[in-house]
Amino acid sequence: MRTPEATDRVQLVFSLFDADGNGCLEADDFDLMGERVVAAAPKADDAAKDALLASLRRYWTTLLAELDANGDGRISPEEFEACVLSPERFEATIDEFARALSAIGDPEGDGFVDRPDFVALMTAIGFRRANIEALFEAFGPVAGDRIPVEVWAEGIRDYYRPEKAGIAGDHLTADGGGR
Ligand SMILES: [Ca+2]
Ligand SMILES: [Ca+2]
Repeated sequence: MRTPEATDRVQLVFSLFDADGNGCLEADDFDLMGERVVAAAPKADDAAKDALLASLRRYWTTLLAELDANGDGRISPEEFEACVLSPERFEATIDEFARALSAIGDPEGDGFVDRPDFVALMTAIGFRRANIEALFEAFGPVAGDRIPVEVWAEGIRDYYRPEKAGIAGDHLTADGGGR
């Protein structure tokens, strides 16, 4: 089953991951996205940054292997939408990305992501401020205005689950969601 919300979420991710804005996903987009995200996490250590970059490279190679239907080495919006039809092929890749992104938001390693670190990373990816703040609130920040790393990681996994609707991640697509 695939919800309209899941389609909206996937379309938003495509528009943001097309970091150079040329209408297709290519390896360069993921390099550019990696640079942006790492630059937004100046307190993170090299291991966390390397893990994030590796997860983005895997994201790209998985897309290329699974979705490049016409074999041109790029992923079109139509090709990308097919990812919600076979989520099991992306589960491990998304899990690695979810763990790497949430971890880079916790440079102190205390198990929590502070709101400013969350906002900086999500802004670097390209989400809008109002959507980012709404998502953070939906994650239920605890004392000190922070959220558990694992709550964010699970929120990322949920975001890609085609059967999901009414989840925290749907705050990202409200009113178009992108830049
Ligand atoms: Ca592109
Ligand atoms: Ca293609």
